[in-house]
Amino acid sequence: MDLTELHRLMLVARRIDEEAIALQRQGALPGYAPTKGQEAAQVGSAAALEKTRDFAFPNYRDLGVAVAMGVDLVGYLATHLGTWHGGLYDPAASRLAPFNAVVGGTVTHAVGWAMGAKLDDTGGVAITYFGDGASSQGDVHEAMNFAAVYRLPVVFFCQNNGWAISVPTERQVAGGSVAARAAGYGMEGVQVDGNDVLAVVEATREAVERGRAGGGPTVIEAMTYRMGPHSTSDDPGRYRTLEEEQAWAEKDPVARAAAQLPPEVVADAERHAAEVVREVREGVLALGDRPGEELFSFVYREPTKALLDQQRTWQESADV
Ligand SMILES: Cc1ncc(C[n+]2csc(CCOP(=O)(O)OP(=O)(O)O)c2C)c(N)n1
Ligand SMILES: [Mg+2]
Repeated sequence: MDLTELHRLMLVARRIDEEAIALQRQGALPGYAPTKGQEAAQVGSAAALEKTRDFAFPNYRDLGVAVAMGVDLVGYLATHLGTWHGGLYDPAASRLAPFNAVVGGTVTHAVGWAMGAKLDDTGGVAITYFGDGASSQGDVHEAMNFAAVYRLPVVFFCQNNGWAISVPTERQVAGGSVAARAAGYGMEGVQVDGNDVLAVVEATREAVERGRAGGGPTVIEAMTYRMGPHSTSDDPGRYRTLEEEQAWAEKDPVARAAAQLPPEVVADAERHAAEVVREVREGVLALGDRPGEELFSFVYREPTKALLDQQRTWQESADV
């Protein structure tokens, strides 16, 4: 994938992100976690995957991953709409797990998947997306240790965006960096400029190839910045300075890629993104409510007695 294509995908992510915030402000989406500033990290890393064999495990802020994986964006945003648990798209076919709102939750899932891929010898590699804050969760340490001991094909892709809500990275990470921790587990660890899309593609490709060749897991720490609020209910002005925000605005990854492309290529990408936004907006607004029974349908393959009891109680008490 060349810079023109990568920029095109990043721009779609940027414009859909803006649209999702607008939809939240208009009351259509109950809440949303803006991704602005992290497009290069997300698009660049997902672009390095093989869409037939690999599998991505995103968190709540990874719209750019969904865009680069080619997932139906109306289906993806259905999860933010809160009417459908895992989004109205097929995770198995799309190679993109439903996004996870549990901090660090993507990491254990990816390691479990990678263990399966190794046992089945599929040649597939898992990539797990998590934040600087998530990197201090106990589950993440256990998952990294397990993956390193079993030399699993997994890429631990940490987007260090400077903040875990209002807590700065230095209060989550001692010892310099998330990447530096990799040595203690016995795996490769690299830090990359997360706002340089080509550098991210390169670092991820190398890590994916290592995993595929049996070389075990890699930690990639993509240094980036959350340019917007943590979520649509957050006000970053309460915990960080305008100077800091302005300094990072200069490093905007989408503008940086655009500056290396001819103006007509950028204009064409803008037209394309505007068209995608129009379609996605219409699609999201046309999504109706889901049947209430779906709360129970997808919990287990065979429902447990406790679940059936709950369903009965719900049916008796709800006006359904
Ligand atoms: C297990 C768990 N604990 C706490 C939360 C509340 N929470 C949501 S996001 C967040 C901060 C995560 O920061 P980071 O991992 O850096 O990711 P970022 O939001 O910056 O992308 C917290 C504490 C949660 N969702 N899950
Ligand atoms: Mg963070």
